[in-house]
Amino acid sequence: MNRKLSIIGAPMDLGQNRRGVDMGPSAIRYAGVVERLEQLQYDIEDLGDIHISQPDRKEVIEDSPLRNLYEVAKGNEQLAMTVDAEVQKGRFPLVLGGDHSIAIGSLAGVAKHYQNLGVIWYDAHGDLNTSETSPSGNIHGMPLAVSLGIGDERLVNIGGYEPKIKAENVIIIGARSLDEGEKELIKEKGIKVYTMHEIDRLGMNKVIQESINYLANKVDGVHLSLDLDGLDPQDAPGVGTPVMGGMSYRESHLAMEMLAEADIITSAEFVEVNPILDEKNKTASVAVGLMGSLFGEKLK
Ligand code: HAR
Ligand code: MN
Ligand code: MN
Ligand code: MN
Repeated sequence: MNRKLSIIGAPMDLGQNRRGVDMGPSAIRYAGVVERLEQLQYDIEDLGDIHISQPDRKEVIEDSPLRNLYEVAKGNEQLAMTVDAEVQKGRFPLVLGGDHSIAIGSLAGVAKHYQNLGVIWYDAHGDLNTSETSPSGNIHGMPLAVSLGIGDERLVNIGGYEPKIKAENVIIIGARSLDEGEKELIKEKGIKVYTMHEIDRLGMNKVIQESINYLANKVDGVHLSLDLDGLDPQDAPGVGTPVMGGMSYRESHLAMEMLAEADIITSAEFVEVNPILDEKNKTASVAVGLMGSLFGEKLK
């Protein structure tokens, strides 16, 4: 694992409609992310938060079915530049969300440095919607499609190139809420998905082993995009779109530990932590615990 870590906060809440997820980076810092990872002997730089401009409430330009398109695109351009610069310096970017729309910027900053970037999308949702298929107009339901080059050109082209990733290098883990259009796209593109049904059947151990094998010899880096709503709401209640029947805290730890052992993750983001909806910062603490495991914490 790269021992040089750059933490980047992306306080974005415009990709959906519940306020509070912009406080995710603060909540995760409050839960002790820097201290936790410092114990593991990483060289850590916390770059603070990128700037997210607020939409002009008096001048709502509805030229698109995509909510807050202009500000989401602008924030992601900013994030892409910041992430790009850290990777350029040989550092591991660890991005703290914010809603999941920020994956557009993270991937734009990271993917140009790889020929074949793998992506592990740990989430209750597929985030494969476009303005045509989205039931909500919320951009946090679209970042995986956008990164595959599918969607509004103003999002798809962030960072000045497209697509960022290839469908055959993507694995979705934990899906249990997929819209019809997303299911069609999954079939059409042949995207590898482990739904909760498969996780129940195979067990997380097998799911992660298979995922590692699936990506091995194919990719030259792997981005982990971890949406806290991938976990069961009992373990991670502080999220805007909870879905029952998710992956447990223990299963998620096992997943992180196995990824750490395989030493394949080259960039990561932890998103959708909403401290306003949380119970005493539990979800941010869970996120920090998972980061501890991902970065190699062991009990013996
Ligand atoms: N699929 C729904 C939509 O596109 C819900 C997306 C929900 N959210 C996320 N993303 N947190 O994983 O509106
Ligand atoms: Mn998501
Ligand atoms: Mn989700
Ligand atoms: Mn195009």
